[in-house]
Formats: sequence, structure tokens, C-alpha cells
Amino acid sequence: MTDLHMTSNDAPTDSHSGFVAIVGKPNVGKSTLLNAFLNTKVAPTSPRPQTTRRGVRGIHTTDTHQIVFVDTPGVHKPKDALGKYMNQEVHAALADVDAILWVVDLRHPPTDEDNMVAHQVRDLPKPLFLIGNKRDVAKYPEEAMKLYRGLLEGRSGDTTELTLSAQNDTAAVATLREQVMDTLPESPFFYPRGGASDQTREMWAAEIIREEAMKKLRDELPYAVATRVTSWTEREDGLQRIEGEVVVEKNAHKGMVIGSGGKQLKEIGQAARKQLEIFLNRKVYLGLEVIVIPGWREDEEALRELGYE
Ligand SMILES: Nc1nc2c(ncn2[C@@H]2O[C@H](COP(=O)(O)OP(=O)(O)OP(=O)(O)O)[C@@H](O)[C@H]2O)c(=O)[nH]1
Ligand SMILES: [Mg+2]
Repeated sequence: MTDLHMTSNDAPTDSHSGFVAIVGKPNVGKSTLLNAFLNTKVAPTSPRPQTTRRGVRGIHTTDTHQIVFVDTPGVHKPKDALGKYMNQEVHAALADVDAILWVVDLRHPPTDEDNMVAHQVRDLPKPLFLIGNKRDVAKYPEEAMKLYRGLLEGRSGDTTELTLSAQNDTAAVATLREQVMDTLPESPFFYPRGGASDQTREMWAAEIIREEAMKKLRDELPYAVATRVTSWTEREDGLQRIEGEVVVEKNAHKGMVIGSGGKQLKEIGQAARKQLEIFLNRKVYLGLEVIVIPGWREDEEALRELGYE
């Protein structure tokens, strides 16, 4: 391979590259699958639906191929401006990609939300993978798969089907990644080698903090919270000093996030710090503050300010 000409972004001249959307209703395991494809944590995951809010790109590069996976928010009936933005992210991703991974949850039969996804993907003339996820905990995976397959009836393009566990099946995830790679068109690479994501480190860390907040908070609160990183400095001894904000909609929510004696905010901060330390492989100091931006979920300007644009 020594005589291959390299393009400016270090791809061989016969490279293949493209965008691949990961879509599906909330909570089916899209972000878990993205992280498994990349063997690292690019996107937040949690047991709560609607964890992902923006399309996050995760990049996998080999000698000759580059897949840009686009993780998307779960398709649902939007209740506010944030929800509308989330569904728009799915639309935008689907318009721009070379292949589509539709993830479904094998534990349950299809719902209206799966139907909404099926409508969006059925007639797109792109390779489609129907991925039955959570096979490890599904009682009737074959029966469920049959019902999901039924939602694609009449589709004319290529469809590949498989079932797996994004959480545990390392080998199946790697095989799927190879299959996806085979669908990519000839093209230069879109990103330099070495990067796993298109996010800044600040956006990524803010998502880890939000993941921990979503896991700990109850009722409506997980959905009323946004996070951002306001400063990140590196000390000479390598310690990463990160300051972040947890944004809530109302004054009444502030105390609920902080918890009595500050206990809950502390727990959120500790859990987020642990994750950051693991993935950065550095010591981290994480300072968190709770601030109020009234009604941010319905406020277009606030949404933009919080990175939802
Ligand atoms: N048992 C099991 N759980 C899984 C599997 N894949 C994902 N999960 C769990 O399912 C939950 C949702 O996973 P996510 O990856 O956040 O789902 P998502 O589709 O990205 O959800 P949204 O971002 O809300 O649309 C988490 O608690 C995951 O740990 C799997 O293969 N098996
Ligand atoms: Mg997600």
C-alpha cells in the first residue's frame, strides 16, 4: 500500500466514505449502538426515552473506508419547540445519508412511533438495515421481527435484517459495521483520521453531565434540564478543570435538582466526573452550577443558545 496517493485528508484515492443515519423511536438503543460501533462513548445513553436531542456524528475510519454514523433523537410526537427540533434533526439526517439503520426494540411489538419511523424510511431509495435490538432480553424476537418487517411492506429498495444486542454482542456489532461499510460509495473521507466524533469536547462533556442528570432526576425534570460547559482548563499536572451549568426552566426546579443539602447535584457531578475521567483518561475536577432560563424548551433563542440549532 506504499504507493497509494493520499488526498489532503489522508484518504487513499480509492477510498469509500459516506453518512449513515441511525434512526428509530426513543429508547430502542440507537446511541448504545453508535457507541458500540466506535468502541467509545460518543453519545449519551439512558433508560429514559428522548435522551438524545441533537444529531451526533460518530466516525469510524479504516485504511480505505470511513463511515460517518449520525445518531438521531428518537422519533416521537413533539410536545414543545425542543421536541420539534428533535424530529427535524431526524428529517435532516435522513435527507443527507447514504444508508439507514432503523433500530427497533425486540421486547415489544411496534407502536405508533415505530409506524412514524417506517413511514419516513420506507420509500427512501437507500440501503436500509432493520435492526432488532435488545435480543438478550427479548422473549419472542422472531415474532417481533416479523411485525416490524410488516411495516416495510411494499418497500422497493434493499433491506437487510438482523437481530442483536447493541449492549453485549461485540462480534455482531462489528459484523454489522462491515456490512454497512460495503454499502458506501467511492468518495474521499469527510473527516481527518483519528477523530471519533464531530462534537467539541465541551459539547461531549455537557452530554455526559446531562446523561447523569437524566438518570438521577424524576418525573418531568429530566426533560426540563439542559447542560452546558462554560469553561475547561488544563492544569500543569494534567488535571482537567471543567465548569458546567445545569439549566432548568423554573425557580422551583432549581432546588429539586440540587436536592437537600446539595446531595443530588453532588451525586450527578460525581457520576459525571467518573465517566469523564474514564473516557479522558485524566483526573477531572467538575464544578456544577444550576441556573434558570425560564421556559427554555419553548424559547427558540434559548434553544439555540443551548446548542439545539
Ligand atoms: N438489555 C439491553 N439493553 C439495551 C440494549 N441496547 C440499549 N439498551 C438500553 O436501553 C436504554 C436506551 O438506550 P439508548 O441507547 O439511550 O437508546 P436511544 O434509542 O438512543 O434512546 P433516545 O436517545 O432516547 O432516542 C439504555 O438503558 C440502554 O442501556 C441491549 O442490547 N440490551
Ligand atoms: Mg439516543
